[in-house]
Amino acid sequence: MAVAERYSSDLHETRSAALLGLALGVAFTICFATGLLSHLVQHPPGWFTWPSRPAGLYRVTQGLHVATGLASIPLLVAKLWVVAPAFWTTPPVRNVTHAVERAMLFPLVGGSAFLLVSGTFNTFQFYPWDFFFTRAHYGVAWITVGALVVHIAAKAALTRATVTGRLPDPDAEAQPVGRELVGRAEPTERRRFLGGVAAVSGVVTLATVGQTLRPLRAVSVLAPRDPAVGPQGLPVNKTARAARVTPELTGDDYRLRVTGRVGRPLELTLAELAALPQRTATLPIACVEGWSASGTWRGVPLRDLLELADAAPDAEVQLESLQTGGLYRRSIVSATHAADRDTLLALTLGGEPLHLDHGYPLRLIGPNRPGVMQTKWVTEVRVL
Ligand code: HEM
Ligand SMILES: Nc1nc2c(c(=O)[nH]1)N[C@H]1C(S)=C(S)[C@@H](COP(=O)(O)O)O[C@H]1N2
Ligand SMILES: [Mo]
Repeated sequence: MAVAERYSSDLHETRSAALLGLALGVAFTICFATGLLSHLVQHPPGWFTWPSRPAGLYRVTQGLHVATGLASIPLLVAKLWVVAPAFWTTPPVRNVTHAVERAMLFPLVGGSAFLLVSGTFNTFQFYPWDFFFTRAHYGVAWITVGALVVHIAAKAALTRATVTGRLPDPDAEAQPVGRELVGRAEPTERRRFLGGVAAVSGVVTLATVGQTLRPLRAVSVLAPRDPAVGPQGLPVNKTARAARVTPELTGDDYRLRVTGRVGRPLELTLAELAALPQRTATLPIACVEGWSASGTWRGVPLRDLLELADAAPDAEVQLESLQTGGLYRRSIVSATHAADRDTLLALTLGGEPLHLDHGYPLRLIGPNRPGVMQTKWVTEVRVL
């Protein structure tokens, strides 16, 4: 058979395909669950409340999302290589079920590749697209996972036979339905191959996970971010310059206004804010892009400010930044987060006034919030 000759390696076999499939199934399940969670936290429907504790939970779930996604890249490449002959199977379509199963391979392969590539580009802040990324990544995730469910259903019996050692020899008369690969690797050859794939995956992880696991930052040579590099020892995603926040806006004319559904609207200067009782909290910035870094922040608890303005104790608020454009110039603080005493309007980081790039004169920092919701250069607290 011409196809068989082109794919001469014994590793084009069912068992390797099934084992790589299991690994990818686990990895994609983790990615989908953590990605969906990130989406819910940022766009909460009525039935969803995200707690403010544990303070570092989002840091773990989103760190896991990106680390698992990156580790999946070598797995997907290996899987595609192993199953390559099956794409050319003859006849191309045997019956309706087979046609559906094969048609699903387009969204499965295309979607997986898109998620891994677009996700990776995003963590490197390489946007050939921009705002579109999140929406595309989100939509394609659903499509891919849908196709994955069909694929898993189609291959479940084969995978089970493989794992339990009941897979017949490829030359045997009776073959389980759906078996397309006729390779037959020796156990040592397979172990070496799969071991190699696992090692590459491990190296990818070690080379990037230091962006969120600080002790590993020295070996993480491919990480887009070093969590210790930046003004005041913390990375910056959006600089004041990029956000067009100028020193004039943050000078003597700066005011924090507390508006909306309040008994007593407030307008405070920086000195007045600094004269209020302050609180210190050590909290991470946990960027959606998978990097995270902890800092020691000091400022006015948001709930104290709300109390001062005579707002309802279960108020939800919207923060507005001095930044006039861009997606992250405002954020919502849910009632749960507003009530947490460590949700601060911070004036200092590491004992010094905030660097302009970290949001001087005032930024929000709260426990268990995605980085995009830790609004910098806050100028208005609007009670909803
Ligand atoms: C290399 C692999 C991957 C990387 C680096 C990656 C990276 C990211 C990043 C940075 C975000 C945050 C987007 C934002 O809020 O701005 C995200 C969100 C998300 N990811 Fe991934 N991802 C990868 C693979 C996957 C896979 C395989 C799935 C699904 C099976 C997935 C599903 C999602 C979902 C559902 C979201 C939420 C999108 C939203 O907030 O609307 N990702 N991912
Ligand atoms: N106003 C405003 N606040 C913002 C952003 C922004 O673009 N504009 N970026 C957010 C993102 S994506 C992150 S990860 C954190 C990073 O905070 P840092 O620059 O102090 O590390 O700020 C958040 N606050
Ligand atoms: Mo971020």
